Amino acid sequence: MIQVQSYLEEIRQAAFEERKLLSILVDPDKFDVARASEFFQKIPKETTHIFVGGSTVKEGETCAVVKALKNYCSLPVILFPGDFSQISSEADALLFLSLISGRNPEFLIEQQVRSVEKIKSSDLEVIPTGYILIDGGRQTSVQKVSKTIPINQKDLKLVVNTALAGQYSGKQLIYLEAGSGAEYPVSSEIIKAVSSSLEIPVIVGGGIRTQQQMHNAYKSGATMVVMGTAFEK
Ligand code: 1GP
Repeated sequence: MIQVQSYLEEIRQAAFEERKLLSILVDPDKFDVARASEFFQKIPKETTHIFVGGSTVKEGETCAVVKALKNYCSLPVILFPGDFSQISSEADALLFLSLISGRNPEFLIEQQVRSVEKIKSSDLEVIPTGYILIDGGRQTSVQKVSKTIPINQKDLKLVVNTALAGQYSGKQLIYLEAGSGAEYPVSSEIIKAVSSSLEIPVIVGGGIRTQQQMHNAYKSGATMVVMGTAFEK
């Protein structure tokens, strides 16, 4: 039997072994494909994954960026799409996101249904992911574009119950998101409470700029940290 590589399985394995993963997020709107090789010289050597996506990306841009990235690295390139138009068959896998902190059907099911034809005609591994937007001190693009209200960091119980509802409904990963460029990241308290309540791996992103913030997230139970803005320049 042929061994099929599963990116989800790799993340699960890392969670099981308490290995920490680092993903650098590339926003196709802000990425210069001509400088892809320079980009790879600047990102940390600990980087294990590249995520590609943004809240608003021009049609066709994602595909060109994924191709350029794959030319320069052997890291898994995983789509983290703001909408179905960002699904590119050039990538390795797709975080099939549902914005479960929100109550906007557009990001709970509409975009997902619209993406099916593209997914069917690709070899992308589809990873069901519960995406939870948490207040990071400023209004971020995710909030604006999704027209949903982030959960207050003080509402620990609501965050945990939302994550558990995601797990019970079959999500394989939970992504705690403070939003790109957030003033402050998701608190250690939230990460601890969520990761200790779940049986699936937790990804944390938004507003993480320093080693200290990254280590706090890992120490609190995140399997993967995502950083974007810190490497955009
Ligand atoms: C990934 O949106 C984040 O979850 C990225 O956030 O740009 O603040 O690193 P930053």
